[in-house]
Amino acid sequence: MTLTDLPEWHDLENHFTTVQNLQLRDLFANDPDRGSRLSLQAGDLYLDFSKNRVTDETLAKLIALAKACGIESTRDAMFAGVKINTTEQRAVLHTALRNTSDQPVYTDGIDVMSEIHTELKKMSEFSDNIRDKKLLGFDGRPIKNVVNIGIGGSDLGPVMVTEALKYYSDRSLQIRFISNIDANNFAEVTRDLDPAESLFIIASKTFTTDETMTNALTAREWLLASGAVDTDIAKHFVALSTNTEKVTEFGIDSANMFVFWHWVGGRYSLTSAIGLSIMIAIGPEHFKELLEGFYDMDQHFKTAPLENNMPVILAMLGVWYGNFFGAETEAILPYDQYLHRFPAYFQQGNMESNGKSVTKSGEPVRYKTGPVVWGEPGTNGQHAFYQLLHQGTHLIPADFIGTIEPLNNIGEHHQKLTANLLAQTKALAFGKTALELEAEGVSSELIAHKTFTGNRPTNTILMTKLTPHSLGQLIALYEHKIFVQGVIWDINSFDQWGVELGKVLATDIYQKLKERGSDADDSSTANLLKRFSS
Ligand code: G6Q
Repeated sequence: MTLTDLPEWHDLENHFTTVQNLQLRDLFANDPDRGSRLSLQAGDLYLDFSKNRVTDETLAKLIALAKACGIESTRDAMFAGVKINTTEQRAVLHTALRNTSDQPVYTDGIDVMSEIHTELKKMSEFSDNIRDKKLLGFDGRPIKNVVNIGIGGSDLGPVMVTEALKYYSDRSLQIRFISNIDANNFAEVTRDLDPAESLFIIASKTFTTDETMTNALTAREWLLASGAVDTDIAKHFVALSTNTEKVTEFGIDSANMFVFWHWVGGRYSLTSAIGLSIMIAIGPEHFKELLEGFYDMDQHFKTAPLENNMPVILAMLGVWYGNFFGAETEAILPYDQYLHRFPAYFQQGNMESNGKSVTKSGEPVRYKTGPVVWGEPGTNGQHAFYQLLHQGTHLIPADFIGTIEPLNNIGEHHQKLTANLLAQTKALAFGKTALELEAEGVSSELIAHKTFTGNRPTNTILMTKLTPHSLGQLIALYEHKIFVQGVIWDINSFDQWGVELGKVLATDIYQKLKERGSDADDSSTANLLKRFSS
């Protein structure tokens, strides 16, 4: 039975017609405890979901839909190593990477935990060596620059986490990232680095990604141009991959390779060997705390009843707005500068996972699936795009993420930052009416312009403090939210066929550009090619 044929779906459709015009102002006025009632604590994270356009009945019906869609059984199948990524015939076991318990995790009858532990140990030793300045470059000086070359899932997670946990990082090391095939990226990242003090981490699950391989070859040339010889390569290059053959072919000794496995999806890989740059930056102990944070949220997701399950609640609220109110996008707005790449990270996490339009069995879906996800840190966004959030014509549900204790306690910055976070969610929810404006003496011709309709939904997620542990929980929270929505929409959240066509066409066009040819089977591409062929 398809999603929209389920009785629970029909029930929500009917319910929607009766509640769609309810006002948050009234919901709060009629229920003085709403703010604390519609909230949840899971580990270090506190979720206030009271400023959503829902009643208790709505929430119960959304949970009923989640149950009817088999969230619990599919979740258990994922944790148990069942091959739920059906188009690639793969298990989805990123949760095993952060299984800090002593419980085994099987897939294909094999316990994957011992190889995970072996790799984590190897990563720790390597990271300590760099952090202790024991890893030496070709002229005997210690390595102090670490450049991760990778793209997509082999870049965004390490970038996001090294930024988020910068406070905990070793400031004597430079950790940098090159992802784009655009030479500007390589040139700017390496321009002030001394090759003799630089290590390249080539991060690629497949070790065939054109951007990464092109940048890796350029890095090799850059090193050799500085006086290093071929035998020095081993001191300056390591690989993170599942593909030993390709790594060796590239010239990196398999001893300098950190492995992970086909059951780790790229965008879910930051706790695998792909996180090596993170571990070098923050140290193995903090990396372990990060894993423990992930694990705690995994356990919450696995064991909490659906009605008290944080990822499930966030996911079902997303379904409510996307499928019933017709919201097209969702904003992630962290009120913490260290989290400035968090929205970009989950833009990939969400849009690559749930940007699908056929069901698992290949039928076209008859409903909206994953939203456009975007965001920037507060308070910067307030002076940029919040105008549209407050008074525009789109309904944009938004997650506000904040911390109770600051990491850098300087003056009154944190109180002011927090005041802004709370003020924004209040303004979005309750707005400002014409009557209130009149009472304040606002001139009649400005009343319409100054009115805020309110009734714009937000979640507030608070961490006690931004630590490796709380960050791990926060990332896992969003990962599981995406998972739940994928199950509801009956799509495969773990493949990404949509990126293939562009890659194939680029290979073909690259040949044309090299040959200065301009023939193409469409007149726009042919015309554009001509501009490069003279
Ligand atoms: C993530 C995607 C994608 C992938 C990159 C890099 O889930 O699969 O973003 O991570 O295309 O791939 P490689 O790691 O194989 O170079």
